[in-house]
Amino acid sequence: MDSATSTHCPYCALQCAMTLTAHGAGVTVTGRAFPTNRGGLCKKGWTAAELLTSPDRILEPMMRRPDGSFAPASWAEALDLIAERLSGSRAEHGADSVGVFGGGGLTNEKAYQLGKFARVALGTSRIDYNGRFCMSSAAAAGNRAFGLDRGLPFRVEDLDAAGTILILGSNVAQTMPPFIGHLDGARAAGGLIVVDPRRSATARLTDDGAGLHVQPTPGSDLALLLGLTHIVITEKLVDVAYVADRTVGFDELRRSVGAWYPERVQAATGVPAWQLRQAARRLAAGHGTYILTGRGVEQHVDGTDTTTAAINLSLILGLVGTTHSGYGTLTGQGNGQGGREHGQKCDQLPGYRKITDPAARAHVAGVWGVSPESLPGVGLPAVQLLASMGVSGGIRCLLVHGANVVVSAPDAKQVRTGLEALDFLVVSDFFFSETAALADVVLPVTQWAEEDGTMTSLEGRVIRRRRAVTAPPGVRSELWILHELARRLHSPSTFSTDPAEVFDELCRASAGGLADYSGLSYDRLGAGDESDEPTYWPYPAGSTGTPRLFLDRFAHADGRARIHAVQNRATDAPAATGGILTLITGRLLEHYQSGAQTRRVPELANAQPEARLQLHPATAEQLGVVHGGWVNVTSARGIVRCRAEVTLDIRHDTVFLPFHFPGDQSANRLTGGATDPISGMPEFKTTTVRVRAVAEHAEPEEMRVYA
Ligand SMILES: Nc1nc2c(c(=O)[nH]1)N[C@H]1C(S)=C(S)[C@@H](COP(=O)(O)OP(=O)(O)OC[C@H]3O[C@@H](n4cnc5c(=O)[nH]c(N)nc54)[C@H](O)[C@@H]3O)O[C@H]1N2
Ligand SMILES: Nc1nc2c(c(=O)[nH]1)N[C@H]1C(S)=C(S)[C@@H](COP(=O)(O)OP(=O)(O)OC[C@H]3O[C@@H](n4cnc5c(=O)[nH]c(N)nc54)[C@H](O)[C@@H]3O)O[C@H]1N2
Ligand code: SF4
Ligand SMILES: [Mo]
Repeated sequence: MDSATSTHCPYCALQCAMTLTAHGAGVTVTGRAFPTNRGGLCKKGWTAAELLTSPDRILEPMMRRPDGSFAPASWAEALDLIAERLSGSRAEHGADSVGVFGGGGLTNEKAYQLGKFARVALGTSRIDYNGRFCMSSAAAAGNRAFGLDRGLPFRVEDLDAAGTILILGSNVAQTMPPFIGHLDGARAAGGLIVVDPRRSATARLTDDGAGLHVQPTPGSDLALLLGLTHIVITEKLVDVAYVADRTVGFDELRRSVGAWYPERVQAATGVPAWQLRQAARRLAAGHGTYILTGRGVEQHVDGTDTTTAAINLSLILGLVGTTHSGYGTLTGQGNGQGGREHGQKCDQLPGYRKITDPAARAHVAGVWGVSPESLPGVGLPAVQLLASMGVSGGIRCLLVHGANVVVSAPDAKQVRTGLEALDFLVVSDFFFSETAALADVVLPVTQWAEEDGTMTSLEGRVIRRRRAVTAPPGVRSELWILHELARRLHSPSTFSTDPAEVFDELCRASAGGLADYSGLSYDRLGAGDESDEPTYWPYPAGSTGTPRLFLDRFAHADGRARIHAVQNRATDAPAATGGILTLITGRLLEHYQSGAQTRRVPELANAQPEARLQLHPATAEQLGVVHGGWVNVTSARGIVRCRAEVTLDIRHDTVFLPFHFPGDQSANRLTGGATDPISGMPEFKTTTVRVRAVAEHAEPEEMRVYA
C-alpha cells in the first residue's frame, strides 16, 4: 500500500511543505498547504525525489587507492582509517590540524552534533561552514543592530498585507518562486521596489504599475541606502517618536549621511535622483512597509555595513518590531537559519552562544559532560579556514559535511590546490561532488526523505523533516557516522544516533541562549498537518514561541536597537571600456548552489545545461560577441570559458554568471579571496573582469596558464 508522509523540500529556506507518497516505483511529490508556499512548489521541489534513486548515488564507502582511483570499502575499514589518520594528525600536529566544514543544509541535529564533535571528540577550534558564504553579513548586521539574528523577525504571511516592499539584491522570483505570492498585496498597491543591477525576474514583477525597478551599478548599494536615508531625514519623514523610544545612535547617523544628497548618490550609483526621492517617499508613506535584503547586497566586502544601512533606514522609518511592517533578510539554504544557531560557526556554541563567553562555555560543557576548560576557543571563518590548507600551521586534515567548496568557495582554484595539499580529506555526501572527487575517503549518507530531523525556516520556524522511505542498505546517517567516529576517538562525551534524542539535547544546550529551543520537542512539533502549532524561536520552556520579535524590546540589554552609522568606502566601478566590466554572480531557477544535486536531475539539467554569460547588446556589439557565441571571461584569479547570452536585462557595464557549474565554467574561478572584515563574507558579487569573444575551439594563452 502507498504511504504518505508530510515533510518539507530539501532545498531552500522557504521550506515548502510537501507530501511524499512512496510506492513501488519510487516517490511522488505533491505540494502541501503551508503558510510559506500555500501548496506551491518550484521545479526543484517537484523533482527533488528523483535524486533518491539517481544512478550517480554513492552506495558504499569509497577509499582512494595509491594509484588515485577509488575502491569500495566496508564501513569498519573506512571509519577505522579515518579515526587512525585523525588521531595521528592530532598527536603529531595538534588538535587544530584537523578541520571541519559544515553546511546550512544539514538538519539542526546534524549541525549541532557536528559542532559538538569538533569541540569534544576532535578538540579542534577549526570548524566553520558554508553559511559563512551565505548569511554571515546579514547575521552580523542583525546582531549588531537588534542583538539577535533571526532572518525574518516576523511571519512570511505578514507580508501579504504590506503596501510597500523594498527588495534589495534578491531575486526571489527565481530563488524562492512560491514566495512571490506574498508580494501580491504590495504589487496591487503599486509598492514593490526592487533594487538589482539586472532586470531580474523579480525586477520584472514591478512592471505595469506594480512598482519601481531601481538599477544601480553593482556594489553601490551602500551609497544608495545612505542617499535614501538622507532624503528621509531632510524631508522630515523620520518616525521621531519611534527613534526616541526604541533606538540609540540617530544623531551620529544624521551627521554621517549629511553629504549624501541625491545628485551625489546619482553619480555614485547611476540611479536618477528622482527615483531616489520617489522610493524614499514611498517607503515613508507606509501602509505597511517592509525592507528585505538578499545576497546581492550582502555578499560584498562591505556586506555587513550595507545591510546595516538597510536596517538603519528601517529603524528611522519606525518599521522594526511592529505588527504591520519590518526589516528582514531572506535566508538561503534549507536550514540556513538553524545552521547558524547550533555551533557550526567558528566562534559559536549552541543556542547562538559565544564560545568566548565563560557562562556559555560552562552551560554547554555541563550538557556535554566535559569541563569548560577542555573546549577550544575561536577558530577561523570559512575563507581563512580554507586558505590555511597546505600552509604551515594550517589544517592538514578536513572533514566536509554538506558543502561543495570546489565549486562554491571564492577563488576556487586556490581552494582546489589547498584540498590537494591536505594530508587527508573526508567528504560525506550522496554524490561524487567535485569536492568528494578529491577526497581520500567518501562516506555515503542518507538523503532528506530517508531521515528524521528538524529544519528552521527563513522565518525562524522550527519544522519536522520526516523519513518517508528506507535508505539504500549501504548508506548511513551522519549521526551514526559521528557516533562511530567519536567512539573510535575515545570521545569523553556521547553522541546519540537517534535524531529525537539529539534534538532534546540540543534544546537543553540552547536553554537560556538567544536561539532558545528548550520548550520544543518532536511531540511539540506536531504531526505535520495543518493543525500543527507554529513553532517560532525563541521558544523557552513554558512558552508558545515568538512569531514576531521585538514587539516590546530589542535583544540588547537596554532593550533598544542600535543605529550604527556606516561609511561608504567603495571606490567607483571600473570604467566599462576595452571589455573591462563588472561581473556579478548568482542563481538560476533550475539549479541549486554548486549544482551537485540539480545537475543530476535530467529535467533541470536539460533546461539549463551550461553557464551562460549575460551581457547587454550594446556591450556585446562593442566586443564582437554574438548571442550563443563563445567568450573568455578573465579576472585576476582565473578564466571562464562559456557561451554568451545577449540580453537587455542587464546594465551595459555589468555581466552576470551563475555559479552552479564546475570546471572551466565555474564562476568562482574568477572571484577573489577578499572578505568583509566584520563577517568574513567573501566578495562574491563584484569582480572586475575582461570579456573577449573567442572561437569555440580556440585555446588562448590564458587558458593554458590557468588550466
Ligand atoms: N534556484 C535557486 N534558488 C535558491 C538557491 C539556488 O542556488 N538556486 N540558493 C538558495 C540560497 S543558499 C540562497 S543564499 C538564496 C539566494 O537568493 P538571492 O539573494 O535571491 O540570489 P542571488 O541570485 O545570489 O542574488 C540575487 C540578486 O542579486 C543581484 N545582485 C548582484 N550584485 C548586486 C549588487 O551589487 N547590488 C544589488 N542590489 N543586487 C545585486 C543579482 O543580479 C541577483 O538577481 O537562494 C536560495 N534559493
Ligand atoms: N560566486 C558565487 N559563489 C557562491 C554564491 C554566489 O552567489 N556566488 N553563493 C554562496 C552561497 S549563498 C552558498 S549558501 C554557498 C553554497 O554552496 P555549497 O556549499 O557548495 O552548496 P551545495 O551545492 O548545496 O553543496 C552541498 C553539498 O552537500 C551535499 N549535501 C546536501 N545535503 C547534505 C547532507 O545532509 N549531508 C551531507 N553530508 N551532504 C549533503 C550535496 O550533495 C552537495 O554536494 O555557495 C556560495 N557560493
Ligand atoms: S522554493 Fe525552495 S523550498 Fe520551495 S520547492 Fe523551490 S527549492 Fe523547494
Ligand atoms: Mo546561500
